[in-house]
Amino acid sequence: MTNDKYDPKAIESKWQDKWKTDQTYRTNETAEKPKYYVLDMFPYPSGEGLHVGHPKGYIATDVVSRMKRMQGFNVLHPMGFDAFGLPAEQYAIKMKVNPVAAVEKNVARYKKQLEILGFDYDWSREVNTTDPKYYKWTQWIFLKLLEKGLAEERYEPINWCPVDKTGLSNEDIEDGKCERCGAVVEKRLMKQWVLKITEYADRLLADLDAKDAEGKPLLDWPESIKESQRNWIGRSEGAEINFVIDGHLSTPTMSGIVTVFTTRADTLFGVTYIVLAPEAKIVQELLEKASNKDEVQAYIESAKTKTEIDRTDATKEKTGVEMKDVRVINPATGEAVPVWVADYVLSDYGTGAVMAVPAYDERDAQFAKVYNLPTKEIILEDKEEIIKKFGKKVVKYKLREWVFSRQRYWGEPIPVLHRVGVSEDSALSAKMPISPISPNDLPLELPLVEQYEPTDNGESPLANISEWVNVEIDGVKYRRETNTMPQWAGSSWYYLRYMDPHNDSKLVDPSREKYWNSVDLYVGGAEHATRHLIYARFWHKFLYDIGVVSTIEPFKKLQSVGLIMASDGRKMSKRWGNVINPDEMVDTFGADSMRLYEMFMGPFDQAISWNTNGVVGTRRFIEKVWRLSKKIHEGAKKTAYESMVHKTIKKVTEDIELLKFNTAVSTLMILVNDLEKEEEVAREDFEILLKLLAPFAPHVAEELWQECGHDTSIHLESWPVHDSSKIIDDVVNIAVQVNGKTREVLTTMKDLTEDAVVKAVLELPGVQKWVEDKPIKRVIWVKNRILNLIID
Ligand code: ANZ
Repeated sequence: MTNDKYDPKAIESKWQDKWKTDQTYRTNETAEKPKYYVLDMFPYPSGEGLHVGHPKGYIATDVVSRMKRMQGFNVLHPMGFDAFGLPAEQYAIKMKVNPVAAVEKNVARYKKQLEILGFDYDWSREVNTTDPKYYKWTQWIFLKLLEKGLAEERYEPINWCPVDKTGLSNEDIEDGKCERCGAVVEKRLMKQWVLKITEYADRLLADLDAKDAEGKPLLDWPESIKESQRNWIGRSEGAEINFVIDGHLSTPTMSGIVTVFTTRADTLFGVTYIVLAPEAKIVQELLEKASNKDEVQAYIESAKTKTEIDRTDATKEKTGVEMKDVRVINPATGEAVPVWVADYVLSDYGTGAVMAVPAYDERDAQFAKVYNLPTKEIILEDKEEIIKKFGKKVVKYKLREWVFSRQRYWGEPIPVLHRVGVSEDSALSAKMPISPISPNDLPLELPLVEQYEPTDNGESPLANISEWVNVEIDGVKYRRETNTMPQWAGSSWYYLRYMDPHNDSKLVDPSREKYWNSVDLYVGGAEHATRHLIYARFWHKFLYDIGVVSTIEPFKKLQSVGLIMASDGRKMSKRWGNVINPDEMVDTFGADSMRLYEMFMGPFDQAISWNTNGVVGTRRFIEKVWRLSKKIHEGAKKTAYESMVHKTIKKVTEDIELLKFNTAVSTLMILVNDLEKEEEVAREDFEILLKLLAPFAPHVAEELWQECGHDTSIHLESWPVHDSSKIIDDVVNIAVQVNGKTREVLTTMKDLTEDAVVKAVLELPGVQKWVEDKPIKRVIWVKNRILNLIID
């Protein structure tokens, strides 16, 4: 017989060990079952370990994967570590250890923390982006991009973080600041690698709305994430219109024209001047003509010190300078209009030149006001007509090329060589052919070094290791590329490696790739909407083009996880001293109680504050289930609960499928509350309850399953299927009020008793918040409709 008391310590590690020994969750490719691939965004193993917020998504995928397995799917639910990048490097610098050692230690800690939560990961498929056997393939993808002309060295101003001492991509910047450290980003003219993601802009955009073979959306993603991607890609249809420079003929070195980009060609007749970005090439061409060359030059210099946020801040007064005695001709009116240089026009969008129409454009109007420039009201023309006559139709994107080199140590080495002595000039050498290393020589391993602090001179610390950097092949001297890849490289394709993690001759075997196809469910933080999720889609499409994958999109269904905030409502952080550690929760309440609480605490995609009392509640629920197991009676009649049990099966199954975990848990609680009232419980009903509970609380379900006399794992049992003919009535929505104010709506089975509903609603966090510990003075109950709790 089971112990009288539920004691998670006595059962949880026991089952974890048993599952490991029995390889209960080991996944093999098999044609006999349909496949289901469920994936978590893999963690970055920081030095601080996991706090209770991190596992929320992992618990959710664990619940889904366990149900799918029981439903007869061949489930792939893997886990790994994304361990290259700045945080690991900075941690290592701070702790004065090598990043290799730091990562090893942190990964071990994370694995331990994940293990005690009882996840069903197939650890035999673990990947780690810093493992040379893994990054061999990250480097291989880079070589392929290079071969196809999609990776290229450029000498251009890029975003530079003065604190992290490295170049950054646009995706690494938030409001003009380094997304990692918050430092204001500067522009630096540097030689750097870029990946031409813009060549995929149209496909990245179009496939957000692609349909599958059945006409359903190919991507079942939150609309908000699709919308952020659309905005990030920023497709803009407009026209380029040429303004001839007055009295200035074109020569072989000078174009003699200013080309502007506009989305409002219909306003061409209202143009009163032209504005150029300070960095626009055409400005240099026009400088010689300007009678105030020095003044213009001084303005260009001053613009250099400004950040992009300042330049584009709508609340700041606009600045600029006129190029005196320079005029351009409006092609529509033949009028000569003045030319200004102003930093509200950005050099890297459109053509870096704008036709100003103060009558219709707010920014132009503000500028015109400051400098007393004329405004011309006009009757708008037909856009198409204007474009036909004067313009050329063009499409522009906000998306920028992916700046792909980092001047840091802890990343994948970029596998190319530069011929020594060909050109020391950065601008020229960016145009020189480089020698990729042979794919047979991959991985190009990151050498172990003593010093891995950043240098600030635009070179990575690798540049100091002369034995590594200098290479001689057939008498020709080369220098290795010393920049490394950005943190996002390894995570742009890792989901493919789980399909075939140990293959040393292929990134993924085609048969396995076809078998696992795309990821069926991907769960992770919404903050990745425009970074990881755009990069991964880009690489996936590239891998599709070169025949490595057979699908056009990597992630079919995407779900974002709502953050768990600390009980003070702030983000959990060591800085605020408000971190709750999962190990402690497991130690005090058990993993099953914590898992149940995280699924029950609120709608999955919404942010919610942690409340340890909630774990007390789910622990009590498990204890009830434990006590129910003592009431099993072979002969007990189950007819009284037949309808209830079938309704529970239906609701729990549908809710897990729709990732509505909180309502699935409350449905289970209602069933348990009802069964609890009985003297005896039918074995059949109890076993169904255990199966429905198994995805959420795998240890206690396994223990009680064994107590029921089974010697095989409950997690390999088949999932209950409801019988509609046994369901007598439907669901109802009960408005739950506290002192007459509706605080929650409980969707539940029809005809529940007042008692059952009161019990259920008191568990709801949205009701608890209002009731707290106050006694309930009166209950107003309108069957199937309203429950009003009257408190002081
Ligand atoms: C004339 C005009 C009249 C404009 C009007 C707008 C309204 P989106 O939609 O973001 O693509 N523009 C073009 N290049 C620019 C640059 N490098 N920096 C700052 N502004 C730039 O915006 C396109 C519009 O933004 C263009 O259309 C141009 O102003 C401005 F009533 O041309 B428009």
